[in-house]
Amino acid sequence: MKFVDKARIFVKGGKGGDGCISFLRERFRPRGGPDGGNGGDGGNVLIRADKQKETLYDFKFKQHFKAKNGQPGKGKNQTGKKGEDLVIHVPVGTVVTDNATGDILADLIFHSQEIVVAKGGRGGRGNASFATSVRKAPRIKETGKPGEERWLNLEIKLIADIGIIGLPNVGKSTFISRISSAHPKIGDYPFTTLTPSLGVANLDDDNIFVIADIPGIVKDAHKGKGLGLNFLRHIERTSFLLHIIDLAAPPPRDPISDFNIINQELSNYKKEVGLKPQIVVLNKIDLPYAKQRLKDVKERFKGIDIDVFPISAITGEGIPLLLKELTNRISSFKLKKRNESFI
Ligand SMILES: Nc1nc2c(ncn2[C@@H]2O[C@H](COP(=O)(O)OP(=O)(O)OP(=O)(O)O)[C@@H](O)[C@H]2O)c(=O)[nH]1
Ligand SMILES: [Mg+2]
Repeated sequence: MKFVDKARIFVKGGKGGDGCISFLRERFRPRGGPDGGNGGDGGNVLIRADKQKETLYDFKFKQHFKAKNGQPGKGKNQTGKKGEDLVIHVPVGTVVTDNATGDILADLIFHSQEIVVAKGGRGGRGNASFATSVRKAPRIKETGKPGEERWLNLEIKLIADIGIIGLPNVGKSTFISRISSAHPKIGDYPFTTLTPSLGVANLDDDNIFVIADIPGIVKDAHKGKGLGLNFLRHIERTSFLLHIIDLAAPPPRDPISDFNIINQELSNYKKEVGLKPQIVVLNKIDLPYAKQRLKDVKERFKGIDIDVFPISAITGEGIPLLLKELTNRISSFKLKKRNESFI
């Protein structure tokens, strides 16, 4: 699965209709007053998130989008018809940026969420609007204004449900490749993973979730140590984090201080990321040293009010229980989100 999907499009609002010059002509009233109506406003271009859409692929073939022009005003004070809006449908999760300024215009994260990206031009006034007590028969009108236009960048940021975090070499990539479609490189050295990857875990028809593997984080990553923290933006929108700890790492490493180092870095990156709910996993329990200290480490986590899930990403021990917990959590998050969107 591709991590991001991008497109560049041009949008232009419809031109406003011209105002009209007209005078009332009726039998027996040869010098009727001005009755030229205003032009209709041009249509807007909108971008709307649509859960039926999955990619930005269609924009490879069509990049120009223009809303309809407003109709000109007519006699008898008739305002021209407003130009029809043009709605561009994009997948949920699309971020819209102005190509020239780089400003983020919208982050469309809900179905049906929409934004006007190019306003239609205003219709011009007809001569009826220019009549005053001294100028009873104006022969002037306005032309309709052009619509706004600009180039936009569209980018889908896939929203992973779960983000995996932890120090380098703890087994993050091994875990994601065991439970999902993702197959990142695995190696017995730090910084094997250099770019984030997404995997779809398809447990059964009702339980499908997207999980993100990112490079390991080290102490002082916020100061640029290791690979830094930039890639944390890929897990910012996840519902929760899976925090993997290497239970077999020998001293001076310690599971609780490893845990604290990562949390400190997350908070340094952004307070909200530091506050995201976590599931704590103790990995590599197949190794003798991990086995031997498991009980003690579990107790120490219990002491700070944290339940841990011991697993081996290699042998698969403990993984069924962990997956059960993940699916439960995800469905309660989805339920919560759904309820929120009904409010
Ligand atoms: N014995 C044992 N080894 C494991 C387990 N999980 C991972 N490993 C080993 O640990 C090493 C690191 O695994 P990775 O999955 O690459 O670790 P990572 O956390 O993705 O590392 P970075 O991408 O560098 O941050 C590899 O040699 C794995 O084979 C496990 O449960 N048991
Ligand atoms: Mg890795």
